[in-house]
Amino acid sequence: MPKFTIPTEEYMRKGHSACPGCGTPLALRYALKALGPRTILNFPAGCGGVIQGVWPFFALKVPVVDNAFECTAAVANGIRAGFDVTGMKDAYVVGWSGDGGTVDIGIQALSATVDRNADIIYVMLDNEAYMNTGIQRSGCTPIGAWTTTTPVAGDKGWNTTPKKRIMDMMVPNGIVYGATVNVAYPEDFIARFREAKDIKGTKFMHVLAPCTPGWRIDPKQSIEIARLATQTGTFPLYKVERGKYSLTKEIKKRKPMEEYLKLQGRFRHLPMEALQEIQEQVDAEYAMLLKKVKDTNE
Ligand SMILES: Cc1ncc(C[n+]2csc(CCOP(=O)(O)OP(=O)(O)O)c2C)c(N)n1
Ligand code: SF4
Ligand SMILES: [Mg+2]
Repeated sequence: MPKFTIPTEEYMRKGHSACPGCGTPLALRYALKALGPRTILNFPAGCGGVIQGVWPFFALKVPVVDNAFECTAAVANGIRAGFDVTGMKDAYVVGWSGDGGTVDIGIQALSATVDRNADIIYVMLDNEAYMNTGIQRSGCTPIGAWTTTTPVAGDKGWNTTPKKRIMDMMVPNGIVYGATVNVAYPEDFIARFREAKDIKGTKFMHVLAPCTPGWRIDPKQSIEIARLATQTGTFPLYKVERGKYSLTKEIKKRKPMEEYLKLQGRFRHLPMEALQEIQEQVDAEYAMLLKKVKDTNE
């Protein structure tokens, strides 16, 4: 029998206000299971910051600081500095932002925090658009997706700009540890956060979490769809430790992208040629990742 490695302790109570099938509460649960009660989270505006409950209810069992949209990393850095001055060495500081709050508006504060190698974990909760304000395109929206700011009736009909390669910005910037994790793989998710918490310096966690209204998906399929993101190779699971890449989930035979795309209303409009183009792009990106694994392990 495989060993059950998911801690039974819960630091997120029932009663959060996320939509059914949302990946974000799962991500919070798994991260806190790995990090434990001596954790403080700081959030900018976004779904992660508002789903904890509507006052006077609060679903998290750890303290939270709310910050302005663009300064999540800077605020986490400041909390860490305050803890260090007061001698509180045993607490984990986690800046937790959405994809829009990271790759677009918060990138400057994040980059400076990595420069300073502040001892924090930075989490980018990637649901591939600005979801809390109604599904606007972000720098993480994939090619082909519909959003309310890339209407299907527009020029091309869908988002045409490639998803920003945030890990490729963070690694040369100098993070000591980076990992991609997916809410469909809880054991891997928890293992990566456990690794991150024992490393000093700035750690960057790229979390994939589905958004049911934003991806136009059936809530009961959200985990299956998140799993397909990894099984098709569009969201591979890997880690980077001091510049060295390794796959944390080997996919022997990747599934075709069509299996992932066809379950999501945000891709429903795509013609066959566009599906083929997307497949080719995913193949090329995956090959680049394998090359990085090979090159950095020689
Ligand atoms: C400076 C500033 N600009 C815009 C907003 C409005 N706003 C609040 S939440 C949000 C979307 C957040 O998107 P993302 O960071 O991807 O998180 P998600 O809600 O998708 O989890 C926006 C645009 C704001 N609060 N502050
Ligand atoms: S809008 Fe999307 S990200 Fe926000 S709570 Fe609902 S499912 Fe989750
Ligand atoms: Mg988002």
